[in-house]
Amino acid sequence: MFKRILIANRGEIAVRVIRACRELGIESVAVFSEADRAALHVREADYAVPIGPAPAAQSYLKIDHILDAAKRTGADAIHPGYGFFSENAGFARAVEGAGIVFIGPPPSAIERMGDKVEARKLMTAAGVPVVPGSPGTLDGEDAARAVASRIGFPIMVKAAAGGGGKGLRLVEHEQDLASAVRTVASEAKSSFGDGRFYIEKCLSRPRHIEVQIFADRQGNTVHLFERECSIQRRHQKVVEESPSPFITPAMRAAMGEVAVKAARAVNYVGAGTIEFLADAERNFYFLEMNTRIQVEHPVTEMVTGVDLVKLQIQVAAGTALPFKQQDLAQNGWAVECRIYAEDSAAGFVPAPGRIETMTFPNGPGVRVDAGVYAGAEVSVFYDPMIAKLVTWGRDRAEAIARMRRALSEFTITGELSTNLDFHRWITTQPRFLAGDFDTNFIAQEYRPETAAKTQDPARLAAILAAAFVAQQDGNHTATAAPGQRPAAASPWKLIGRSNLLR
Ligand code: MV4
Repeated sequence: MFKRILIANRGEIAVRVIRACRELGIESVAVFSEADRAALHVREADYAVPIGPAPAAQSYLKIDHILDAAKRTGADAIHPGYGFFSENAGFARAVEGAGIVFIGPPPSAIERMGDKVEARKLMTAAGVPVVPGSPGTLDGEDAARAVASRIGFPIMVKAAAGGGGKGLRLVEHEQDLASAVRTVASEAKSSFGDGRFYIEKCLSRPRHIEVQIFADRQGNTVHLFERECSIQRRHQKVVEESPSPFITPAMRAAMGEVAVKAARAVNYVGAGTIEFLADAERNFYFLEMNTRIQVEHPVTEMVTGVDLVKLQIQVAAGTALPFKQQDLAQNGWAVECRIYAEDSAAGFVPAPGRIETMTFPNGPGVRVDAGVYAGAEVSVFYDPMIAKLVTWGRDRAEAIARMRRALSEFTITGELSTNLDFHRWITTQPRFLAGDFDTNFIAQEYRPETAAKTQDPARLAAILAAAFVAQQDGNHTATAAPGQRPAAASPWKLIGRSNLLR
């Protein structure tokens, strides 16, 4: 087993890896930029090494700085977390070239799955369903037009080097194809240095459902079931859950089997995720593979009981998976809300700043993975996600009830704004509660003006008070109209956290 692991990351995922190290009796090394001198991951690690100025390009994205820190502290392995260098084959090779273990898949697997066209070809050959489209890269507008007219509009033009919402255009009519192709090609050329593109049939109102897989160096590959990730906006996930309320047991088994097949096709090792798009008829198609631990891994941990980050470390050290596929089962339900420092009502703009006070929810079925503490500064330099709130219940209704309860306990005050109210809105939406949503849910349903009203403490209190009075007098005459305070003196007073939130 490793003696000392360097974590090439920051925020909650760095803290998550440090926790796994501590449970395994492994020493942890944090790296930090000038903006992160007082960050939580620096406080929690056994050692901490400065690696440069605040901009990530000058610190967290400097291979030499990270390798120097590893050599100076004698780290024998590096965990990349998510983002930053987590899916960078060049970084993984440089780490291994320095005689240090990269806690992640073989660089070749990162590379092959990173090229979306190669991944599509590979998956097709392996018998994994992909969205109908061009078999490979297209060469110019004429080739695009030929494929598009064969599969029919609407279509998606996608960059070969893209992924996660980058280098993507929807084309509904033939006359818009040429300009979409030019835009994707030139954007992809300038962002990724690779202008190649391909075409897929556009699925309408798809669901984003992904399967967690895990493979060891001994050749065992298993899946740990699915996560439902359709509640997102602009390719930024907001709420995730496991299981998916949409899929059937037969679909779950089929997706799991296909995901294992996909991982085996690239000789995968470690934790990975196969992303699928599912249509209303419950057809599912391979979209891409994420060759890293994901933000939403805790919902899988909560329902399977497997500590995925500890397992990443053990597998990287050469340990075989301690279970077989048939040993794994889904127990209960888990929901995750990503807490961002943003102003959701003002177009979801990042709203970082110093945290003055903070109360974490706790109690039955609640897990908080946070990268911050009261008094910490949420920096403008990095991703505005500051914590993940995860709840578990025996079934979906209990997990959601606990989420609503936990959200009501969670307070953050200070210079920053948070999306806590936005989560309070989502978790009271009828379509969310019914499990009836797709990737368009937020765009379709969220209107900041109306949402604020439904969360107004006075209005919520009026509804609660009306229900209370109706129950007391038994004749149901004292109900208040929505938005109106009950006529009789309310037995409910607005005290405690309802006021503290303002
Ligand atoms: C699609 C699609 C519909 N049809 N491909 C967006 C992110 C990128 N990884 C793939 N994406 C999509 N690809 C076809 N053929 C719709 C999306 C999409 C989406 C996918 C997953 C989660 C959220 C999404 C939001 C908008 C569009």
